[in-house]
Amino acid sequence: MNKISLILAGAMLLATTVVTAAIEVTEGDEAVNIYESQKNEGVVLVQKDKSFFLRTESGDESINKKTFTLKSGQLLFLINDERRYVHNIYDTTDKGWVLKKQKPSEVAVVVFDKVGKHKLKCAIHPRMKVTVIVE
Ligand SMILES: [Cu+2]
Repeated sequence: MNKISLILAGAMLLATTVVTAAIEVTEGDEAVNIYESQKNEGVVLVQKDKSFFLRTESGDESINKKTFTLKSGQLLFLINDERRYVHNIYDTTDKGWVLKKQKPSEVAVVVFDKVGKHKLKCAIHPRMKVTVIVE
């Protein structure tokens, strides 16, 4: 592969995947495809009634989840299950955006590739908080 095709491949990758310090985010149709094929291997965090709910394998959603654990590299699916609220999830730990804007029914795939603690919050609804412990 020559230099130009490498740059092109890199630019195409950047178009769908935004890489910050230790968080990789995939949105749009690609995120939906990953969710549909790999939802059983990841953790599903649902945003509903301006709160976070962890969806278990049986499909139940536990109430107001404040803290949960994730393995480094494991897929975290963030789903906006609201009827009309848009959420803006950011990481208060490093002030980075996780998702700038997530409309109802949108799916995002987030991967934390380093061990650590991330306190996530919604910029629009300050009471929406959840702590992710990456092991
Ligand atoms: Cu919100």
